This record gives sequence, structure tokens and C-alpha cells, in this order.
Amino acid sequence: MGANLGDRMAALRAAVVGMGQLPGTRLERVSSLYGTAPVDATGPDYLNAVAELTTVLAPLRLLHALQALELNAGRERPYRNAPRTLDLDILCFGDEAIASPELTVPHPRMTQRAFVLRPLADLAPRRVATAALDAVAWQAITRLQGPDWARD
Ligand code: PH2
Ligand code: MG
Ligand code: MG
Repeated sequence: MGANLGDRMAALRAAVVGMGQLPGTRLERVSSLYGTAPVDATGPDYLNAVAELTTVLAPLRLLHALQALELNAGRERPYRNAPRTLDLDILCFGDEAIASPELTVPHPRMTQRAFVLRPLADLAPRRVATAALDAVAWQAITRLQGPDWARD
């Protein structure tokens, strides 16, 4: 999840609550909270984090539910990678590989982005290769708070 417009922390907290309330879905764990410089994008710094969910929803149903949460947060899409109040992307779906016009999983750019790999490594280190982390070490990222950020 990411946000770089408005009350970023409030948006991410609401997203955590909202994801946990999706039908047939349980919020398992949330990563530490990171402040990150925009990558392939312009605008203010982001807050980024990763959540682990258990769900009975099919991948596209989950995607659409996440898009509804984005809209609730006032998400607009004026152009690609525009600054946003809330972005909720599916990184992995178990160990499934999905290639549909709407959804590609694992997320095709996740291995190039410290703002994904660092929080993902908090929750699922086996999904993050050390070499991948090394390759994105130049990207500005700061751990701001431990995993309790979503609860306090
Ligand atoms: N999301 C993007 C593009 N660039 N940069 C940071 N730091 N964090 C993001 O979440 C992010 C980005 C496209 O979704
Ligand atoms: Mg994104
Ligand atoms: Mg997105």
C-alpha cells in the first residue's frame, strides 16, 4: 500500500481496517511503515507498507475490492503514476502466477522497488532475494515506525 497525497497515515490506517473487513478476508500482519522517495514518479514522498491477508476471494474480486477502497480514499487517476491518496496493489497471491489484462501477479515491478521489497521482507523474507534488495539499495527509504503503526 502507498500514499503520497493528503493525510497519508490516515489513508493507510483506513486501508488496513477496510482490508480486514472485506468479505471472507482476514488481516494477518502488517509490515513496518516506511517513508520513501517517489520511484518513476513525481510529487511528495510516500508512505509505504505491506499487509498480509488471508482471503477466500478470487484474485480479481480482491483487486476490485481494493480498487473500491482506493476510491473511498478519494483516489483519482489523472495520469500514470500520478500522486495518489491511496494505492493498494496485489504483490503476491499465495504462490500463484496470474497474467490477465487487469492483473499481473507477482507484481511485475516489485523486484525493482525498495518501497516494496523492504516492507515485504519484514513479513515474508523468503520472498525477497538479498540480491534484489542490494540492487535497490540506492533508493531512498526510511523505516518510520514498527508494525504497530496500524494499531496505535
Ligand atoms: N508507487 C508507484 C510509483 N512510484 N514510489 C514510491 N516511493 N512509492 C510508491 O508506492 C510508488 C512509487 C506506482 O504505483
Ligand atoms: Mg502501485
Ligand atoms: Mg495500483
